[in-house]
Amino acid sequence: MADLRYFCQSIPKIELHAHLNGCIRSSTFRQLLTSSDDQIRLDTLDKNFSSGDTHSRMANVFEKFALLRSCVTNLDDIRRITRETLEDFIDDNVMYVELRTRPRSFDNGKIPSSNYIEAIIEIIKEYEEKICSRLILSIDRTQTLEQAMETLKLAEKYRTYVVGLDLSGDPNIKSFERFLPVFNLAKDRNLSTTIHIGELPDEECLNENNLIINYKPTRLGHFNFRTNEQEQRVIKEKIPLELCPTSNLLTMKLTNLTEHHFNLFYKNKHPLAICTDDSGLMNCCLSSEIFDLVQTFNLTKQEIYDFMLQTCNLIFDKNMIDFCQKKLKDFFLKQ
Ligand code: 6MZ
Repeated sequence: MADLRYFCQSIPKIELHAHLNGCIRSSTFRQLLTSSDDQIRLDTLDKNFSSGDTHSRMANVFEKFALLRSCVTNLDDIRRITRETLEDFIDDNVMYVELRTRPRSFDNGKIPSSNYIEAIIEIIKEYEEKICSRLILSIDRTQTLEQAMETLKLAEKYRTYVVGLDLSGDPNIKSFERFLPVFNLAKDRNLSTTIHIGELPDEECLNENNLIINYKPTRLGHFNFRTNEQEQRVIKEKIPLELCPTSNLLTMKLTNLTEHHFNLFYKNKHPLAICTDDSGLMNCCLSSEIFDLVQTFNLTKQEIYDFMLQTCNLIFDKNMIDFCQKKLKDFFLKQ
């Protein structure tokens, strides 16, 4: 097993579902919390996390995101978070990452959201030799249609680095239908899309799943809760899934991975990516996410390699597929 763990650590990996601010190191988060009230609030959130069902766990996670958002106040903070995130991925032998983030302005709009994106791109370029990074811009479920349109415009403006559009945020808010015009435009303009789907076990969420599947985004995130019919449609239409084991376990309140939906889709040879979601807040890294699944479902080195090769096809920046597959092949030949 130590050998397999080492294999998962050293194999070149790709990360397709990572929320930039959710990747913040916990030490950095603590440093950015300047008031003692905020420190206490974070401690209380940590302490209370494990009590309650999926809905209350999700509410806890989103309170933490609100706290995080309130203490990231300038471009230097975002440069630091990006730098540390890329360093952590490099340490974990990630060769290609698609970071997603919701553009934001600072200083009551004096520093516009275009500056936020430029600050991240500046760091991406700094690390280009060690890791290839691309951006996906997130639309938050609480935003207005106008704000979402602005995000689409930004995605087009920074197209060399921005490779897609995401819908994320508190899954209690069912707003996919509201954003459909933006996502349709994204499709018309050949911009890839990824939508968070089925994060909560309630009826409203299951109803929204149908709208999302009808839209047929380029990829789907999570898909924790679904009907049999929805599951079959996604399999039949081969819509790739981004699965985030630690995050899914935590929010779904599962005790171990045997019940995780990875197995079901894997057995169906469905296009899949294993991802971290919020590596800092969830305290995980990509190699351990992969190793935990490998151990639970008894995958061999050959199967891990084949799995990673198929994940390369799901990359939004199609120019990078050959590069990633070649690095994987070179690594595997040396084994
Ligand atoms: C839905 C999530 C998420 O954009 O500030 N985010 N949205 N489900 C999840 N899984 C539990 N994890 C993270 O990164 C942080 C933001 O990503 C979204 C939340 O809206 C969070 O505020 P950025 O870089």
